[in-house]
Amino acid sequence: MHITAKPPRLIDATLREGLQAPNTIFSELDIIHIAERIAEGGADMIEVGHPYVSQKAMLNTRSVVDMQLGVPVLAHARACRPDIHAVYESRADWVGVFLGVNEISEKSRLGGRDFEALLDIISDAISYAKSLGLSVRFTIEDTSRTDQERMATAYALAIENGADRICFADSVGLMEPKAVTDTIRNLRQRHPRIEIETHFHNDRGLAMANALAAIDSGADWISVSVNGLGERCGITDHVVLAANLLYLDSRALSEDQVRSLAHASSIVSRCSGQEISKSSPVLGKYAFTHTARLHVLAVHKDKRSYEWIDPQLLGRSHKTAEITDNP
Ligand code: HCA
Ligand code: CU
Repeated sequence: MHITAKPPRLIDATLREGLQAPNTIFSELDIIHIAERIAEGGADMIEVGHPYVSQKAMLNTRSVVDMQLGVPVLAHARACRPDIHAVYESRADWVGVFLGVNEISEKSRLGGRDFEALLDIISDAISYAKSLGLSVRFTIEDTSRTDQERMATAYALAIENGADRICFADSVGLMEPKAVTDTIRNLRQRHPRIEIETHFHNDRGLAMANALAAIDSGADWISVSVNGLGERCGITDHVVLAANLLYLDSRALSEDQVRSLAHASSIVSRCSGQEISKSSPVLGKYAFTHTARLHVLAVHKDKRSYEWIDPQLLGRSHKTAEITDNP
């Protein structure tokens, strides 16, 4: 794998995508603590919920903006003026406008409107957001099931109307790394100057591999969340991706940053009712624990024998369990 020289940037969407996970409730205080820990953990942008949806969502977005964490805040909006205006009122720096343009979206989400009508919606939404002074990320929802021609037309129109970043969303988590490589490379070639973000759902367990493939192919931003929290099986996990990028010498990650992300992880576990598994990479209780007799004997001689990275770089320590009857 040859990761690009420029480190990818991470946009943490725990407070938007994560909030959409089943049975997840973030109190006002949780939101403040999570946002703080995410910023300390090294996120380059924080994505928060949809201010148009409720007064509570509006106040939550405002409170993150008012914290002035030193990283821009992006808030979510459908491709329509009232949603975008609510983002403007929330004082977020960026609006994340999303619209599906494939046949499935036309039927199931957009009341049967045809592609031409959807293009008008995109132009209107983006030019309106720009007229309010917002920076704009434009996402084609379900990009991975959108045919190439529609995808190219919709992104080109968004850029023409002033979008500052385009986002490729694998909304149902069906992509494989090879297809990601081809698609993001093409997009990069077609639009050499626009920022490209990618958002991978984990329904096939490939969100991490796909994120790495996207970075390798020229994506500038990766959408992540703490504990990978999100709809259904979630999205790319923030701390695990950051640790992978450290391993690949692509992006720095200090022990303090891991500590902040670990703190965010425990808050998010409580708010979502989803403990991370003990065998989770990086933060899992057993991520650096060795048990089988041969493993324990080997790591006593040389820790590297069963470790991919020095756990201390990630604020973790190496443990050996009781030698068991295992070989
Ligand atoms: C959603 C869908 C979304 C949007 C991603 C984005 C997806 O929950 O509204 O706006 O960049 O996976 O397509 O999360
Ligand atoms: Cu999503």
